[in-house]
Amino acid sequence: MSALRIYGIARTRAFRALWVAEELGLAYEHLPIEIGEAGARAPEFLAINPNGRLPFIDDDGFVLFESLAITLYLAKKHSPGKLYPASLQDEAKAWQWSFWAISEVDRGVNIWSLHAVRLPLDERNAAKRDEALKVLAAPFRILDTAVATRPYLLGNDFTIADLNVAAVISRAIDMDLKTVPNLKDWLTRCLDRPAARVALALKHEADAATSADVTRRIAQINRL
Ligand SMILES: N[C@@H](CCC(=O)N[C@@H](CS)C(=O)NCC(=O)O)C(=O)O
Repeated sequence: MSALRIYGIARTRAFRALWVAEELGLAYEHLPIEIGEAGARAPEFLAINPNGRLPFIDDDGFVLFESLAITLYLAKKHSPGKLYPASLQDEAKAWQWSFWAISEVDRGVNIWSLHAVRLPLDERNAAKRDEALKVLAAPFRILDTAVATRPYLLGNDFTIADLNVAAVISRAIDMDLKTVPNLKDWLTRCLDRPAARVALALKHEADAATSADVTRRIAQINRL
């Protein structure tokens, strides 16, 4: 049995943890549990993560929730000075972009993806979709500018800052991104990485196996 366990079906934010584990070449066990009573909110999993949300990890007895705390922790543990930045300032920039992604764009991309792609056609709410695009416009311009003159957020190398932001907005790859071409190229570059492709394959497989009922539940539980 592997020392690292990643809990959460790849359709969820567990995708972020799976991507970093692949990027780092870690041996891990993936437990693709579902959201809700049959999964993360079942007593055995609430005992590990009382939030009842996904993802969470157990790294040889060390339990951690919050997807981007997980990616930062694993990158710092296994790739200091490479995937995880070496300098104090670059580390702070990685935190900056990670907190930015969670607070500025995470919810908007989720709402857009549900109401533009994932819910059954006749249940999509065009007003919610359009409002999400409005909310995303300003932060997407900021990201577009940040990667206009360098390949990655911190410079020439792909770091955990890129992984975190690209993972949070990965579903935006299906948007019309012509007004933010640098963002589009950067996101494509990040998602084309071999590790991202492995995690994306798991996510696409999970998406395809997700029933309309579960997608409705995702929208309901998360108020999206
Ligand atoms: N900020 C948390 C959000 C976790 C979260 O909301 N996860 C969703 C799945 S992507 C979930 O478990 N929703 C079901 C629920 O809240 O019961 C993180 O980034 O890990």
